[in-house]
Parts: sequence; C-alpha cells; structure tokens
Amino acid sequence: MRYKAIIFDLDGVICHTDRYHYLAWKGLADKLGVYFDEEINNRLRGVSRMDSLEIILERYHGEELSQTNKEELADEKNEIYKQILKRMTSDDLSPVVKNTLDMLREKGMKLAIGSSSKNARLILKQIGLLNYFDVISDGTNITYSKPNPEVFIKAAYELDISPSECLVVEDAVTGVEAAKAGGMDCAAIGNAVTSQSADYKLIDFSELLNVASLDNRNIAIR
Ligand code: B16
Ligand code: MG
Repeated sequence: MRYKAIIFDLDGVICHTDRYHYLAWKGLADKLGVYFDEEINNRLRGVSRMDSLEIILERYHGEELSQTNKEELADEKNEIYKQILKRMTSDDLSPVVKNTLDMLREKGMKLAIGSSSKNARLILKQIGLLNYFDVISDGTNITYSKPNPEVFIKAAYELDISPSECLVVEDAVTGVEAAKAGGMDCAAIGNAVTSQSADYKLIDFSELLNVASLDNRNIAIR
C-alpha cells in the first residue's frame, strides 16, 4: 500500500464538533458585542484556542484586554463548548466514518489522531473511540498549533512510521499546510478542498479506501 498510516484530524473530519465550536464562540462573541459568522468560523479550523480568540477579537472595539482577561474569555468559551461536548454520544460518529476506519484497520493500516484540540480525548470518549486509535497526538502535547507540523510529526514519531509513509486527512487549510510542512501527503475534505496544496480532495470520507490502497495518485479527485 502507498501508506502505512493515516493521521486523522478530529474536529470536522472524524466528527462534526466544528459546529459546536461555532456555537460556543458565537455565544462569547454575542456577549462581547462582536460580529461572528460561519465564514469567520472557517478561519478557526485547526487553529489553537488562544489564536482563535485573537481572530474573534479582530472585530472587538471595547476596552483593552489584558492577557489574563483573554485567558478568562478563552476559558469561558471552553466551558460552553464542554457543556455541549458532554451531550455527544456515539450517534455523533457517522456509520460511514466508523465503517471506513474499520476497513482501513482490516487492511493493516495504522490509525492515529492529529488534532489541535485539548479536548480531543473527551470527544473521542463521548463518541466511543477513546481506545480505538494507535496514537493520539493532540493539543495537550504540542507547543505550536497548525499550520506548524508539530502535532503530525509527533503522531508519526509515536507510530514509528516515517512521515513520507503517512497520509493526513484534514478539513482545515491550515491543517493541509501543516501536513505538507511535515513531509506528509494530505487528503482534504470539507472546507479544506479549497487548498491548492492538498494531494487528494475527498467528496466522501469512504473514498479514503481507494486512496489508501493505490500505489499512485491517478484515482485522486483533484
Ligand atoms: P480546543 P482539530 C481544532 O481541532 C479545531 O479545529 C479548532 O477550531 C480549535 O480551536 C482547536 O482544535 C483547539 O480546540 O479549544 O478544544 O483545545 O481540527 O485540529 O481537530
Ligand atoms: Mg479540523
């Protein structure tokens, strides 16, 4: 097979917590009187919590905020977000995603998570996948967020597989950039299909079965 491992982004790829991030940030933005919409939310994909806050504050015209104020705001958003996460169940994992993961595993593919989120393990627990992946690399073990490749490089290192034999699956343009910067191929899905750097563009998650098994890229939907 062309790849030995697949490293999956979490929010927006394995499950749709991207919608929940939007709702939580929207709650905070409304409170601050800051305009926020789905288009701005797309810029937050793959970006760390504090960097996301800075993007939201681009439209803030209130009193100057100290670093402590900003950390409190980020905590406040995270509390709203975690309340939503607690209501997630295995119903938040689509059968297509679960079946595709199972089939990739049956083919002998190593499977990992490469997420900027510090809530990754909570999300995986809620959807019943906490013990499913060979490696979980997430926001708790990185210094630099995507587009820095750190989270993916750490996943490949822990898998003990060379980056050139890993495929990353991403829904964020910043995530595609991170994968490429780490020397990995990248399959874009959802919002990331606009990226010029993606090696593959997926319409459906199940297309990964074709990408993973081929020795060339001719089937790729570009
Ligand atoms: P948290 P991913 C990212 O997860 C999200 O796309 C991004 O919107 C979020 O700000 C970031 O995680 C940090 O999340 O606040 O839960 O630590 O797409 O890299 O799986
Ligand atoms: Mg994502």
